[in-house]
Amino acid sequence: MSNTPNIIDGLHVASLVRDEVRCDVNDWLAAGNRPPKLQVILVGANQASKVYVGAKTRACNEVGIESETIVLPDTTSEKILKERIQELNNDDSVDGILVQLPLPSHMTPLAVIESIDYRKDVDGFHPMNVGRLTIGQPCYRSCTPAGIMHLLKHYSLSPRSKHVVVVGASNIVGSPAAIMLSRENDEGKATTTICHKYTKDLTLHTISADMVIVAAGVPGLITGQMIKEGAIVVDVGMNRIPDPTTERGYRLVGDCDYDSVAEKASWITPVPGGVGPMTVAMLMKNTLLAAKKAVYPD
Ligand code: BQF
Repeated sequence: MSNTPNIIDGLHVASLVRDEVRCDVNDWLAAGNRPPKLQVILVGANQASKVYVGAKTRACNEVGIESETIVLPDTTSEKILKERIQELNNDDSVDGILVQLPLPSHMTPLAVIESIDYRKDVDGFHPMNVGRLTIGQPCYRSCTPAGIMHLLKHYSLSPRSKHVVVVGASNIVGSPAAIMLSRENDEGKATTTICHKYTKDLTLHTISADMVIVAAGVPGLITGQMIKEGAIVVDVGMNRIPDPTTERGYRLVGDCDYDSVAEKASWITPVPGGVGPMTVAMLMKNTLLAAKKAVYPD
């Protein structure tokens, strides 16, 4: 009666990806090139954002990518931010530019993202990169869905001909994940359903899914009753729940009720230590590609 799913270990696979990037960076340096450089812009002092920027900086240090973070006050105007981005666009010593999200509410994130040179857009959020992803052309790919695809490949969990239900339609995760899974290539070929807050009967879709990718930002949204026996479940949720028993005063939970989903799934990602570390590792890959001008040659 009791089921024990296989664990999709993002902590382990992310360390393999960073090892690979570190070796590639060493080769790149040995060939006489300067180190890749990632420029991070952090606007305001969102506590979670600081943690994420810290994780990215540490990963850069580990793989030999130079990183620099510009911290701007949360009162910064969009115009000033765009001017700083323009300077970085024109700076040949900068390979990748990353504006940490979320931005303060007085800014329009799309306008800011569009001001980044798409050739330096290592987050893969620029419409040029999203458009090229959609038509199957070389591009920078959003790091979280790229990390999910890498995890599936690592564990030989092919989406081909599977019914994959993506829960959450954000521009950063759900939408690009659905595009990647649907395309006719070695990592795709899935039949993909995108569910979102307007979906009438979520369970109707998830219960028939061979694979469920959850990126809704709603803790406990997916329970075991909504999952088909043997399904693969990828939990992208990253929710901070107050927990006075921990040192930080909170703990991270995903969008799945882990224990009940684990009773049904054949494979499952933990939170933390699932997709999160992959996001950062794929950013390292994208930054190396930017330094090499591998996606957009001169
Ligand atoms: C882990 C992010 C929501 C909104 C903006 C490792 C990260 C997270 C978790 C991380 C995320 C989430 C990032 C773990 C970057 C992923 O061990 O489980 C790493 O640093 N992430 C971000 O930059 O912006 C976000 C989630």
